[in-house]
Amino acid sequence: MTKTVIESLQENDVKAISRLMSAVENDSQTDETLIEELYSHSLNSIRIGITGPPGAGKSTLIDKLIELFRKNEKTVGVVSVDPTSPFSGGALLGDRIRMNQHALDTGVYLRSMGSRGMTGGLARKSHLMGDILSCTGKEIIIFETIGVGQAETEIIKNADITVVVLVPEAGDEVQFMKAGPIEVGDLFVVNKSDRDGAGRAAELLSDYLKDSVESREFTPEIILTTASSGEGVADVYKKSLNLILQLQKSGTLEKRREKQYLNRVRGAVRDELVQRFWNSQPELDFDSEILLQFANGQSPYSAARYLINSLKLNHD
Ligand SMILES: Nc1nc2c(ncn2[C@@H]2O[C@H](COP(=O)(O)OP(=O)(O)OP(=O)(O)O)[C@@H](O)[C@H]2O)c(=O)[nH]1
Ligand SMILES: [Mg+2]
Repeated sequence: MTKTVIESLQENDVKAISRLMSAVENDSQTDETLIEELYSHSLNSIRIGITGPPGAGKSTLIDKLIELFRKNEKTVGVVSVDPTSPFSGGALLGDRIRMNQHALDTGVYLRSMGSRGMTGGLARKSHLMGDILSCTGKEIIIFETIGVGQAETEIIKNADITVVVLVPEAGDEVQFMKAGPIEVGDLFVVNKSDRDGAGRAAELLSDYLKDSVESREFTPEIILTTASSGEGVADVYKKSLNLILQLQKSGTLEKRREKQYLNRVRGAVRDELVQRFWNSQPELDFDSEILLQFANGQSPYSAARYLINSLKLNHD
């Protein structure tokens, strides 16, 4: 008897994993029953978001964290969302090289996904990648993103805890603001502390965190690391696990997961409506000449409303 896709995933069949991941990435995965089944097998993993500006050392840190997870016999999946923009090209290859030492370890699965040209679907796809890895039995799923933009924030919001990685040069408020979703950080890392200014950056960050965010459940800790040599990484490991335990005990994790669920529902409604909208108007696309006819005196909002009001959503 041939195995179902879910069975192959559960057996950690690497070919089945990468095939399904590619189908998800290329939008050729349309089997809703499979997606449904996948979800029900994806509820046992801990999801950790690791975010921070390009080049801060996220992948290097993750590589060292994987070592610690493996020493403690935990399996790990990583979904890296690479900007692959003209400004930071090569990240994908970089990640592969930096985490290469785990390539032959069947308890580790690494997947990079380019974010270029992908808007609405990016968060959904990353979540599905996480579900696939979870279905293969990975106990820890790490999402790596540069944390900028709506889709990336949506990915991070779906993690159980979020670690924000900064560098010593990020030592002022403006830099913190630029560093991505600081407000979702549960744990902060000042990496590259082999360089000058790490202690100072940590102090400034500590002040900034105390002053700027009142709605936090707790004051996040700040850890200095040199990911390239591994210094401080054990502390990141320990504190992340402690934090997860703490959140579990206090019931906060359960609440966060409810929020994650709602976020995914909200994202899915938006994505599907947008897709149905454009599918229902095959003669239109964003660059359409037809749309530009509205530009002749009508506001973009009234043009949008006109289009939406004339909409026939397909009910398939
Ligand atoms: N000096 C120093 N360099 C580091 C440290 N950690 C990482 N690096 C170097 O910084 C560069 C970027 O590291 P990555 O781990 O790729 O950073 P990243 O945040 O994953 O980068 P993107 O995924 O491209 O955003 C690499 O050349 C690393 O070797 C550190 O603690 N100290
Ligand atoms: Mg990276």
